[in-house]
Amino acid sequence: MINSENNPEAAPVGKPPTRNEGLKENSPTLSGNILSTLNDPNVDRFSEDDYEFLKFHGIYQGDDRDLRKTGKTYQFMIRGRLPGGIVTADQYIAFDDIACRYANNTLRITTRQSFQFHGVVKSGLGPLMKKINDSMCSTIAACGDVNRNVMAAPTPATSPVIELVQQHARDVSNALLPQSKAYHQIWVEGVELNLAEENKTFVDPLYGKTYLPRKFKVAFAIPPLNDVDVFTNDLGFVAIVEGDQLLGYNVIVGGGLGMSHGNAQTYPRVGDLLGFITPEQLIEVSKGVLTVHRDFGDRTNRKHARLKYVIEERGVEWFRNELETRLGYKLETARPYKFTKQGDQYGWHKQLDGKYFLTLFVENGRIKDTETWQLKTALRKVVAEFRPEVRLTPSQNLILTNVQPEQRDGINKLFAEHKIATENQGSAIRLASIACPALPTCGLALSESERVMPEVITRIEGLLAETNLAGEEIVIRMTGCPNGCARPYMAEIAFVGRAPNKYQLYLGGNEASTRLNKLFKENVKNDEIESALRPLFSRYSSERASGERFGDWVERVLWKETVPAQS
Ligand code: SRM
Ligand code: SF4
Repeated sequence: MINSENNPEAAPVGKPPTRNEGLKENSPTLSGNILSTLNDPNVDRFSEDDYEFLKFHGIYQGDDRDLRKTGKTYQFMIRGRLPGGIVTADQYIAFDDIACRYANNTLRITTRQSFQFHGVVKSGLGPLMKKINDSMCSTIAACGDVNRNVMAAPTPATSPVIELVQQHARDVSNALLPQSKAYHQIWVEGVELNLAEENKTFVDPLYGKTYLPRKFKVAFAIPPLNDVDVFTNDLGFVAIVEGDQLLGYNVIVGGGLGMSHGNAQTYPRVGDLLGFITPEQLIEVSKGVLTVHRDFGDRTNRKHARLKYVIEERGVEWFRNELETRLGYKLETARPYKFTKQGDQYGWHKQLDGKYFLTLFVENGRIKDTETWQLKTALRKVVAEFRPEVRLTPSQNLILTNVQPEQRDGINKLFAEHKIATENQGSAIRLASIACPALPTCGLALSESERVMPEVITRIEGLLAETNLAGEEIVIRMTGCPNGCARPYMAEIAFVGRAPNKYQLYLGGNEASTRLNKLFKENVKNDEIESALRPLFSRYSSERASGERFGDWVERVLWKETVPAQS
């Protein structure tokens, strides 16, 4: 049904494939020369070609941009593959050890429910990768032109079907894994057996020789909570539940957020609702959608290579037809569903099985110790002593699950000793905010994000108080460039890095994260944020309908009288 030949129809006539396509073609096991460079103590980095293969292994090569004045200090970022964001207590402890020993002593929860290690030097890379694999976790396909970490609703109290949905996320993750043995040979066994030979003949059964034109992302949501931002994924599954039965999933295709400033060929897009499938159809539908991307994505331009452009340009009906032809059956009509909210449920809550879970706010996902706040130490102690399961959320927070009722006091006490509150963890806007890492680790950052966001939120808290809006929840997101890693285009207010200290100000996303926002003002300097927002907050405060959120007021009032700027 699904063949692995890439479709020549897909390439725009006359344009050559990108450099990455040639690299994959020549080393389809994705081995490159990684192992020989890894074993060479005299070099501090990999070649540019091998860097492209490293990504498929979950590794990014970059440098600390704070140190550039004295030349480049090479370092690595390693991203885990943790479908649904779940780790055991032992795995959490192993990750905490790795962060102390080989990285910059922080763990970074990502917006796709994984962990990243930052600041790893080359000599630490091999041991770190081995330790991750020893802990029964992996980093394979956490990056690269393949299916990325599959997201799934993490909050235990939301639905009786949550564990089944999590299992389905793991099933899809496994079914879409690349099959090359290179990852295992390089990072686990430390010897390449016959990869050079295999590169002449290897063809991945699903991905073919050249994998996908670009990354591919899958998420599972359980209404009414859209905590995974399902519409921003290449492929989204929305659980349809009756009583405590999972009937199946509505399928959403063609979401994605990355864009480049000033390039109209690139844009954020929310996915289209395609139809309904049963749980038994999940794997073949996932493979079907992925292979349409494989065969029709633009391999001549990596900025235009995501599935969203195939669907936008060829049309949803064309896509449905192509998918149904591959499947050999028609999708059922989508079933009714409604999202009302995104984000996490903070503090202590009872699970459906009578145990408890605790959701902790982790500002911008960074688990670290500071002089006033020892989150990393506290978490390590709590996990070691009480052994909860740990779940990472798409809003960069952390949930401790399966806590026995009698353990709650001990956990509260340990966190309090390290100045971590388990209830009333912050203002509503702070708890609803996320920011990408940006400087100094991200090579693509145009401005600060994670490092300035806490202070920006403090100033916006002040502004809300000044305009009689204290305590109001507004979803605010920041990124250091337009790639969209903190999903800014879904936020009620977003700051998207344009240049050092300058941001594009986007307004008008909604609470359920189903609507794209629009550009309101360009090149807003960090210290101009209050003056840009003050008049809007004042009007919103006096003009809002009862219970109306800021993003909805923007949509109802502001966009009727102001034409959004061109991005
Ligand atoms: Fe991302 C690239 C960080 C989620 C869109 N992203 C990057 C890189 C690897 C920079 C690079 O290529 O050199 C960033 C590493 C920064 C660092 O120092 O750690 C980076 N992206 C992140 C994370 C860590 C942000 C965070 O705050 O948690 C997220 C890791 C998720 C994970 O565990 O897999 C992360 N990135 C996203 C998302 C949100 C999502 O997937 O839900 C998006 C928008 C959705 C989408 O894909 O359309 C996103 N990242 C991008 C893009 C733009 C892709 C595009 O289609 O144009 C890039 C640039 C690229 O790929 O060339 C990028
Ligand atoms: Fe880097 Fe841009 Fe992603 Fe932020 S949004 S992590 S600056 S690529």
